[in-house]
Amino acid sequence: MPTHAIVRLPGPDLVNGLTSASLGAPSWELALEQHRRYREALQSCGLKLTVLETAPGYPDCCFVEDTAVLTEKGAILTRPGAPSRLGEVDSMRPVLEEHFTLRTIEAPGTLEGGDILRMGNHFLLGVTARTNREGATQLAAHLYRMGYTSEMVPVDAYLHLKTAVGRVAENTVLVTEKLAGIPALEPYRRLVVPEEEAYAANSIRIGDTILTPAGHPRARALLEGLAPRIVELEMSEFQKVDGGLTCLSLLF
Ligand code: CIR
Repeated sequence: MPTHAIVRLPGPDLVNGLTSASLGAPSWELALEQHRRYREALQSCGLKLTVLETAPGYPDCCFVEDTAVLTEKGAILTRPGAPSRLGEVDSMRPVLEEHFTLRTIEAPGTLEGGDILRMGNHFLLGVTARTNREGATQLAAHLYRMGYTSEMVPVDAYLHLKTAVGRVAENTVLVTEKLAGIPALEPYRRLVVPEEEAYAANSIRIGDTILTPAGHPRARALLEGLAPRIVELEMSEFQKVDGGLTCLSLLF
């Protein structure tokens, strides 16, 4: 169970965030409000929050998950595959150095935290347009030295692996129809969200609580009974720039 969360406030240039969605431009004001509620939800799970100021010039900087992979045995700074996001990592370094021994992903490797799904002591490493095989291989070596196992999971239908699959209970994932049949997920109980609610697959388990995006009733029904507390959060403004619940924090 994590005890801390690092988040970063979205800036007014969130409207220029990278996106493949055609949902229109996000409202910064509403994004700030949704982010405030997200922070409250993390605090209600008992997490101590570090809230970083926005980083001007980095429209996607609130999606801190992509900048690092954190474990209780050390942390790895990533090397985002989106060139506009590479510089976000430098500003995370001093923050993470306060808590972790840091390892790095080196060029030509690319890796974004949204591609890394932890299931116990095993990590699934999504290989996507943002995380290449070289980056995943470097991460696998770091994880191996820390005593973890991992495997690569090629994903081409989504931005990140965790766009389409989230850990919601021990050995249990919420997953989209497209990814439900992949071999890497066979060992786990799979709760399959219908395609029109695919966005809800990116839900998070924190202790006794599941955080899930509001407005996805069928996904919500699948979660019933899996946790004592289920909190629904409005995420519309982040969804407009391809961001989900996990992306907005680094938990440790
Ligand atoms: C991007 O395309 O990089 C951002 N607009 C969204 C990042 C979402 N991050 C995540 O799923 N971990």
